[in-house]
Amino acid sequence: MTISRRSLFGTILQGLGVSLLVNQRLPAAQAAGDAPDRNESGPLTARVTRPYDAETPVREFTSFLTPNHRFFVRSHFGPPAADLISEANWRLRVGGLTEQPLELTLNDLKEFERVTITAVVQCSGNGRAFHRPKVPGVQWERGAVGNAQWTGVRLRDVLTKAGLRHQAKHVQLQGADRPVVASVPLFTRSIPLEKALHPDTLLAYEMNGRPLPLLHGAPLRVITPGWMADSCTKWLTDITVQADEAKGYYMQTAYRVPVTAIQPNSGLPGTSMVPVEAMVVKSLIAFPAEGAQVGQGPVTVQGVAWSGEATVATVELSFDEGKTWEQARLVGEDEPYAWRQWQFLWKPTVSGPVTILCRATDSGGQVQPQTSPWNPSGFLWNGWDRVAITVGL
Ligand SMILES: Nc1nc2c(c(=O)[nH]1)N[C@H]1C(S)=C(S)[C@@H](COP(=O)(O)O)O[C@H]1N2
Ligand SMILES: [Mo]
Repeated sequence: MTISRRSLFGTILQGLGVSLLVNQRLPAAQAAGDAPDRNESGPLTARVTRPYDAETPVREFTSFLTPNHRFFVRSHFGPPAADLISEANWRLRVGGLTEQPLELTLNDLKEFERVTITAVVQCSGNGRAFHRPKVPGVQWERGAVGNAQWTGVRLRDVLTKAGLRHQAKHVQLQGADRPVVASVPLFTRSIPLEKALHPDTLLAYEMNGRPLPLLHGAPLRVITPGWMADSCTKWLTDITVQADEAKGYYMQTAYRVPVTAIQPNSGLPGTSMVPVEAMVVKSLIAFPAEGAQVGQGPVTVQGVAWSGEATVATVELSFDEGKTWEQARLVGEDEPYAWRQWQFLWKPTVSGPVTILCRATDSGGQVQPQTSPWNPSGFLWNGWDRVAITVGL
């Protein structure tokens, strides 16, 4: 195995538990066990510096919407060259198995009905660092996820305007970003026609009421609510309607999981792997933070929970390593593809170290497991979330 100096450096820092960007100013209120002040939150935690892959510190998840500048960032090659996505040059081309190919400017697109949906966007590799045995790839911990309001137009409306031919089965999505080395495959993805025609699948040009930021796909990205973020193509330029799934590495090899549970590191036949699509039920503890000291007074434990195409039914907490569970209160906005905030008023009865665990159950009866099934790429981690803290006197 060869390790570049850069990644070795990053690996060593990560091994020491040091993120590349460290916020030294932990708010005093947080240490005292009060709700954290959002304005005091630190920057993103970089996992890879080039291209920039960075996760959101989980203390940010005490708010319903994740602010744009605190939303996790992930891409394979970094943003495209500026001239490719400038207002003068950027176009959305729609072709393939259509009656009439389209070439649209952003203003043309804005002629379609404007739609806003709040949705969780989560990297398939979020939580990869927790799989055992360890798997290669960006060692995301808990923050490669966020919840934002996405505004744009329905992909369905654009496809309807182009007119679908009867052989249409998949919709290929291509962004303007390019690998540094031309021999590296493009990030070409496709989604089945059914998902493409779903009225909630969007081509978004705004994020939380602001023009889409460059790092999040300006001027236009795909949002597939309920599905993992690998389908949420950023810097979108080409929509190609096809009879088959997209060819190439990022659809046919990457972003696949075994259909049935497999033993770690056992060989697998290619046919038993299917594309990652819907998210799985998951919850996170946003407060108190890992390593925090809390007083003996009541503490409002806070967090978020979400699922893929189902809604959150319950969130439970355990303070005794999963022997007993207590139900948290679901609070705040309740929207189909958004996460749900939860709270639990905890009155610690003993001092010393305590591990807080949480698990969610969705409306389809899926329960967040203690640990997720191992898979070769470390996707879809949704094991119980855990935070170790100390109760002081
Ligand atoms: N064009 C393009 N779109 C992309 C990617 C990419 O490399 N290129 N990465 C995908 C992956 S793997 C993730 S997790 C999300 C991250 O979206 P965000 O940076 O807005 O959080 O973008 C997706 N869209
Ligand atoms: Mo991802």
